[in-house]
Amino acid sequence: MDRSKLSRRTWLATTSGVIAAGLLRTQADAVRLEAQETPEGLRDPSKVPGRPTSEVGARAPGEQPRRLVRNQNLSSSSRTPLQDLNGTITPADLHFERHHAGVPDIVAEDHELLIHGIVDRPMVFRMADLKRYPCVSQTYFLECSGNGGGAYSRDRMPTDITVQALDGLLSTSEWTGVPLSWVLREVGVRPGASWMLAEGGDAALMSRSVPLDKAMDDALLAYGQNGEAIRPEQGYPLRLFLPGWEGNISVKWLRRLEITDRPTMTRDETSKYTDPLRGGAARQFSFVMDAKSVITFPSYPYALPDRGWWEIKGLAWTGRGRITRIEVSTDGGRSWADAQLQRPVLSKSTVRFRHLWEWNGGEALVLSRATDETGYIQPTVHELWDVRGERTSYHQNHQRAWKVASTGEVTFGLGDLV
Ligand SMILES: Nc1nc2c(c(=O)[nH]1)N[C@H]1C(S)=C(S)[C@@H](COP(=O)(O)O)O[C@H]1N2
Ligand SMILES: [Mo]
Repeated sequence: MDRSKLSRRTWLATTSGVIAAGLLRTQADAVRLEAQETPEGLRDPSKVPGRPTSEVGARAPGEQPRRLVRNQNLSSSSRTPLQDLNGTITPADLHFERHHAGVPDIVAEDHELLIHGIVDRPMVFRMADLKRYPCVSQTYFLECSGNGGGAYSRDRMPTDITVQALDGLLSTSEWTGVPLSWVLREVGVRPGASWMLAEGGDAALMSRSVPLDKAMDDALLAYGQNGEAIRPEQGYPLRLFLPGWEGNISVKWLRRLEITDRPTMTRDETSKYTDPLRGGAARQFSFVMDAKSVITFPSYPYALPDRGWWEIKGLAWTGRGRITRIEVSTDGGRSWADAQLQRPVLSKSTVRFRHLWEWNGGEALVLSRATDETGYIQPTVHELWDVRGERTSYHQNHQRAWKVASTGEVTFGLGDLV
């Protein structure tokens, strides 16, 4: 068979359609098409020129991780596909979202931040003003205090839940911005001030009270995320970022800071985000996120195809500084082995851990537990219930478990431990 003729005929037939559709842009495109049209349907990428450069890249067609979206009217959330990611940084378009009244459309040039209250000089800052300050870039996790909420109440213990659905209100970015303490020095905080009200410019007017100590410590006025401007979903053009603290207090679309001498007791910090304790009391405020770890592999709905060596992988983080140790158990917590921490281990950021495990084909209950630099150890569900009762839905940082059946099928497995 005359291959070149056949190829040429196919090429003509194909290209006429392509040209009509205006898709054939370069000579290289034409050559590529021709070279791919072999009778055997062979496609050898090393035999044809590749695609030209482009202004904005895209993921490989076979790699399309997605956030898991839950919309309840205006208040909505989407969760990061933790099981699909490598390393620790969350691609910005997969950062989890939590909005109380949707994503506002804000024009950066029009945006203003007012700082007033117990200060010498109330001031209004525009984005251009803030960007004239020296900036810093730091990698931090952000976790919603509702992450994992409710999954462990005795009457609602799912087995078919993914790590994304359970704990995907967690993401990590490199945040760029101005340390808030530098800007507060500019307005001159007066003696007697001890708190700060932070208010967002969205339809929820999300407002939280922040102790001044934290504002002066490592708080950021953040406008950058993983090298680009903060995404609209993350608070464009400006968000308050409080490293290691519950996500809710990192107020997005930040438009006002009022220096006060007491917490304002806003709707967002009284109707929500307080933790019930045993005996009917409640804990307010629960700012710092305690140490936590999750296993991302193996996890539901994966099935181990055969016995042998597998790497148990996961993420750990603590709002109190650095993670110092991760232990993994494959027998439901009876024995533990140290997992490896991937360097660098950053403060108030996620760390990746790995543990090589030889699965013998039997049933296994796989858990991880984190220890942080303060000596705090991630509690069991019973230890958490002892302190906070069984109905608490915020700040659920207790150990998670995956059950591996002898078939290799993985399900959410804590039921066995309860
Ligand atoms: N202005 C404003 N800030 C906000 C919120 C909001 O709805 N409005 N949601 C809060 C909550 S509950 C969380 S967990 C984080 C989520 O940040 P992200 O959407 O960038 O992940 O933002 C916080 N800041
Ligand atoms: Mo949240």
